Amino acid sequence: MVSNTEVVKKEHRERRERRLIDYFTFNTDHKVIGIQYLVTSFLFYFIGGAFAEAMRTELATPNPDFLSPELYNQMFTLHGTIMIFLWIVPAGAAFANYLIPLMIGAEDMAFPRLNAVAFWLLPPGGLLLIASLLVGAPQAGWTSYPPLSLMTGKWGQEMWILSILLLGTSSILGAINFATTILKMRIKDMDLHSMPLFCWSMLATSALILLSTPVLASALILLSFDLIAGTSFFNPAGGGDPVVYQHLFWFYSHPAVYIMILPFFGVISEVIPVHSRKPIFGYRAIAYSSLAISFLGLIVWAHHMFTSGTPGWLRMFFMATTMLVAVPTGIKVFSWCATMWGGKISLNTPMLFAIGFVSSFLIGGLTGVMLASVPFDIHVHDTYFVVGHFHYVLFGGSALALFAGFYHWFPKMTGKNYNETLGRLHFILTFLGFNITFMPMHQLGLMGMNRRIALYDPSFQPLNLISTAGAYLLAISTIPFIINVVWSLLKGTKAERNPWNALTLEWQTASPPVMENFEEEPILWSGPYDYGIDTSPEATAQSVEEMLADVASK
Ligand code: HEM
Ligand SMILES: [Cu+2]
Repeated sequence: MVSNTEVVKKEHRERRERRLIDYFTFNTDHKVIGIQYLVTSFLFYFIGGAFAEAMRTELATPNPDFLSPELYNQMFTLHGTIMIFLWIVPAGAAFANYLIPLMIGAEDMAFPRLNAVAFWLLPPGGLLLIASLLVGAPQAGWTSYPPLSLMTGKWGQEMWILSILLLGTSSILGAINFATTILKMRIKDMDLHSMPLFCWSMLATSALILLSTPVLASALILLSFDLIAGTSFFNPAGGGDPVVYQHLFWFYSHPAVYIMILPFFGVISEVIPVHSRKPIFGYRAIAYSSLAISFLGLIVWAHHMFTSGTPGWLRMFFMATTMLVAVPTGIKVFSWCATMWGGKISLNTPMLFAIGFVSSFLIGGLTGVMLASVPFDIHVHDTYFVVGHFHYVLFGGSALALFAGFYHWFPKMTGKNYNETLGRLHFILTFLGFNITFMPMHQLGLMGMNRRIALYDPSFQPLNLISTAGAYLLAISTIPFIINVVWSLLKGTKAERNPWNALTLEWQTASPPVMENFEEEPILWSGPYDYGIDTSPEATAQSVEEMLADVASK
C-alpha cells in the first residue's frame, strides 16, 4: 500500500519549481504553509492593531466622543480575540511549520495534508470574526463570560463562538503534526537531547494545546446552546452556573498564554546563542523548564478567579502554583543572560529584539508574580494594572520575540537580506512606543482606572494621553518594517546559505531551501550550539576578567 506521505512526496518531486500561486492555494509543502501562516497572521495583526489605535484614540479624552461605548466594547473584544487567536498563535505555528522539518533534517511534516487543512481553517475563522461587525460584533470581551455574553447581541456572539471553534480546531491539528514530526522524523543521529531548543518548546506547546483546547471547545459549544437553544448551562436566569464557564474557559485560556509564549521562548533560545557566538547556557535546563511550564500551566487557571467567590483554601493553592511558574521561567531568563555573558554580541536587529524581549518579558513576569498574590490581585483585578501586565507579556514578550525570529530567519525564508538600518529603526521605535504605551497603564490601574471602559474620570487623563501617544508611535514603527520587507523582497541582495554562521540544520541548505529541503543529507555537528568557543570555567572567568578590564580602561 502506498502511504499518504509517499503520495505527497511524489507530488513534490514531480513539481520542483515553486510558483507564486502556490502561496494562495492548497499546498502541502511545510515551507509554503509556514509562509501562508506568517502572512495571514500579519494581516490580522494590522487589523487588530488598527482597532487598538481606535481605542487609544478614544481614551485620549475622558468622554466617549470618538467611539460610542458599544463600539468601544466591540473594538476591545475583536482586538483581544484577533491578537490572540489570529496573530500570536498562528505566528507561532508559522515558525513551527517552517522550521521544525528543516531543523530536524526532515523533508516535510509528518502529515502534510493535515497541515494544509490546519492552515485553511484560519482564513474562514478570521473572516467570520470580522464579518460579525456587520450584524453587531460581540461586546463581551475575549473572555465572553456569561451572563454578559448572553445579553449583548446574539448573532455577533454566535459568530465569535463559531470562529473560535474553527481557530481552535486549526490549532489542535497543527499540534498533532508538530508533536509527531518532532518525535518521529528526526535524522538518525539526532536524539531528543541534540535537537534545537525551538523543537523542545514546540513539543511542550503541542502537549498543552492537545490537553487544553478541547476543553475550550466544550465550553463554547455549551455557551452556544445557551445562546441560541435556550438551555441554561451557564445562564443564572434558568438556574445555570456562570462560574462553571469561567473554570472551563480558564482551563484553556491560562495554558493559552503559554501556548502564546513558549514557541517564542524557543525562538529566543535559537537567536541569542547565534548572535552572541556562544553555546546556549544550560541546554537541558531550558528544555526541561519548557515541560515544567507546560505542566504547571495546567494547574494555575483559577488565579483568574480570585474575585469569583473561589473559597479561601483553593485560592491559596492557585496562588502557590502560580508563583511556582516563576521558577522554570526564571531558569530560562537566567540561561539567556548567562549565554550572552562574555559572548561576542552583535547588536543586529534580531539580537536587539531578543534583548528587548528579555527585559520587557521580565517586567511582565514580575507583575505576574504580584498578581498571583491574592490580596494584591483583589485590589487591582479588572483594572489597567492587569492590562499593563498582559501587554508586557504578550507584546513585550511574544511580539518582540516574533520580530527577533522574523529578522533572524528572513534571509532563510526569502533568500534575500533585509536592510539592517531600517531593522534597527524598527526596533527602536517599537521598543520606545511599547514602553510609552503600556508602562503608564500600571500606574493608572493602581490609581483605580477600570479596564474595558470608554469613559473615565478626568483625573486619569494625563497618563492616558501619554499612553495614546505611545500607541501612535507604535503605529509609526510599522512603517520602517513594511518598507524594509517590501524593499528587501524586491531589491534586497541575495542571502547566503548561512549568513549568521549558525549551526542548526536549516542553515545547511539553500536560502530559500529547495523543494524537499536538503540537496544532500544534512550533517549533525557535535551539538547544535557548539560554536568552537572554549566554555570551560577557567576560560569563562578569563573572558569575564578581560571584559571588566576593558570596561575599567574606558
Ligand atoms: C499594537 C499595540 C497595542 C495596543 C495600543 C493595545 C491596546 C489595548 C487596549 C487599549 C485594550 C483595551 C483595554 C480595555 O479597555 O480594557 C487592549 C486589550 C487587549 N489587548 Fe491589546 N494592544 C496592543 C497590542 C496587543 C497585542 C500584541 C496583544 C496580544 C498578542 C494584545 C492583547 C490584548 C487583549 C487580550 C486584550 C483584552 C481584551 C479584552 O478585554 O477582552 N494587545 N489592548
Ligand atoms: Cu493565567
